Amino acid sequence: MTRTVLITGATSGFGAAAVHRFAQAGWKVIATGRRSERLQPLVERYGKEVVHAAVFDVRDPVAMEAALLALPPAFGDIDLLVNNAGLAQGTAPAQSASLKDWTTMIDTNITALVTLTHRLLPQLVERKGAIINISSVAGVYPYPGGNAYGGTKAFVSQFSLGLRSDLHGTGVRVTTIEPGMAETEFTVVRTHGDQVASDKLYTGANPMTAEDIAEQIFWVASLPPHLNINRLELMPVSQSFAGFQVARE
Ligand code: NDP
Ligand code: 8X3
Repeated sequence: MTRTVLITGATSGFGAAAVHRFAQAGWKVIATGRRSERLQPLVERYGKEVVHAAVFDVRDPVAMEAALLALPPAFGDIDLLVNNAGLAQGTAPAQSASLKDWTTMIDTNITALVTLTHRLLPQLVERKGAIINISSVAGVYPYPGGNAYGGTKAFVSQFSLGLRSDLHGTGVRVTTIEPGMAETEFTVVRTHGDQVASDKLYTGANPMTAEDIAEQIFWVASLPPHLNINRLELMPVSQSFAGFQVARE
């Protein structure tokens, strides 16, 4: 039977690559994001019966609800929720960071994610479905300038484990994917539009690609129903860890 996945943040990066991966594998895909001009080509490429574009800002619960109520009947039975929409804003240390950047990250990476998850949980339970949440290594390992972004992703990882616990016995699977450096629009967004800074970060680093992450999302979703990957952390070979720092007088 054809399964249906709802992927947030499908206009770019991991989400867009995941739309291609799932659509090509025969899933029906609900692709969401604010930039409708990015979603329309996906609908045109795979057809209206395969990809449905749902245009809304995940921070707007009224728009989210309207988009869900407007789903065509053929896309109404969601088997998999991929909570991927998210962003970092800024790299400044906490003491000089923008509070607006922080609240944007919290609203998008946390509040919107729990709102959509809460809304879809009853039908995911009914269908013995699955949830894949996109967290980050930034939620596991602190780094300078990671402050609120890392905090939001730590929430995503821990919330996912909590969901696993609450959903015990329901058959619903929950996975957190925690990627390291991958080249997408992430750094352009984080720097408020600095393409040069983004190119500088990724040049020579051989970062992961959006397709690398989409492949992991698809792999997790395709495992036999008795298997649950709790968390999946991955990095490019070029990225690893640094030690503690000590401030001396
Ligand atoms: P991109 O910037 O390429 O994609 C982000 C996606 O999120 C876009 O489709 C964007 O859609 C969507 N989005 C952001 N804000 C909103 C909003 N308010 N409403 C609806 N959609 C929104 O980045 P990535 O693909 O790299 O990021 C995807 C996820 O992966 C994020 O959660 C990110 O934190 C995480 N991640 C990224 C890593 C990386 O190195 N790239 C590593 C680890 C985790 P639109 O703007 O059209 O609304
Ligand atoms: C994004 C990965 O390492 O830039 O979540 O924080 S990192």
